Amino acid sequence: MPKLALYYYDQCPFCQMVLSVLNKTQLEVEMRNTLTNPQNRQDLISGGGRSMVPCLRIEQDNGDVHWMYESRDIAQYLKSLN
Ligand SMILES: N[C@@H](CCC(=O)N[C@@H](CS)C(=O)NCC(=O)O)C(=O)O
Repeated sequence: MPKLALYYYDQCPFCQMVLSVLNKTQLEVEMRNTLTNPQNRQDLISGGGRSMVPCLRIEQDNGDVHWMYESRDIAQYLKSLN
């Protein structure tokens, strides 16, 4: 199972859509708020290349990391794992 972290902030409607999908799953996802924690925003920019949220950081068992930025892609991916 990949290690998952969601970069988000509450006021973002795209994030809310992803959160509503996530809340219907049993998946373990580390929540990284980019507004309340500037370090999270910095990590998102340096790792993923953009400050845009939502972004799901997906770390595979072999260490490969993918930064998924589109809310619809993230929702679909979370559903596929559930
Ligand atoms: N097409 C994107 C849109 C995401 C988006 O527009 N996010 C806004 C917040 S609601 C954002 O992060 N804006 C700040 C930025 O791009 O740095 C999606 O569906 O995920």
